[in-house]
Amino acid sequence: MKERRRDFDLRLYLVTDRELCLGRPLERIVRESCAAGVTILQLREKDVATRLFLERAFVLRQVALELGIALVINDRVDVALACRADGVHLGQSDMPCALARRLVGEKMLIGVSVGTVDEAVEAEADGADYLGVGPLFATFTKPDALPATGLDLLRSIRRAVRIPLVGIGGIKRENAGEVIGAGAHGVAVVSAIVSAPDPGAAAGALRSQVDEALGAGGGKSGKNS
Ligand code: TZP
Ligand code: MG
Repeated sequence: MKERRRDFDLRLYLVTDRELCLGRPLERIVRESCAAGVTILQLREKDVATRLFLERAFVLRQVALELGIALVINDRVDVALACRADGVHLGQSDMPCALARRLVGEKMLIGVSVGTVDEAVEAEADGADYLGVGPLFATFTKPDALPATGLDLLRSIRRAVRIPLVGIGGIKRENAGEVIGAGAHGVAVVSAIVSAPDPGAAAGALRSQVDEALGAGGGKSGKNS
């Protein structure tokens, strides 16, 4: 296997949703939350034309470069390649991971959303760099999400694969530590940051919970390098 990127940090993974920003500009929320502890950023745009997705991707690419943070594009390999993102995140109905890997090469990160152990094992074999596991808890953010799986799924997937995992779905400061305790390298959140009255404070609080839980986990750092 050729050399893969290992310099990504999943500890606090912000997934964007403009609709949930309570009228505030997304870019401001990104800047505030990254300054306060977000470690990786995913641009998630649903129901937008390709041209608009691209425009938004180029804007966020610039912001992410300024902030020195990795940018992952949700769903779309073509948009990720066009804006030279650090990675692409694929769901089970997006382009298959193995095919995406052939298109993006070894240097671009590929994350895959999984909801079963079989999907996790397959994604790892197909070249994924990390997995998003969930929805772990009930969420209003993704209307088509499957029912919440609970943390047992995360524990089972942790035993079945070697690549890093990030939990997603209904995660907030109160349950972030448990997600790490169940074997995740980090937590992925939408509403807990973008809909928070103070996104920076929310990100800081989440990050503290994650760091504390990682520290308690006997040296797992959340980073992959
Ligand atoms: N994938 C599984 S659950 C989810 C996504 C994108 C939404 C998570 O949003 P929130 O607001 O953090 O529950
Ligand atoms: Mg998708």
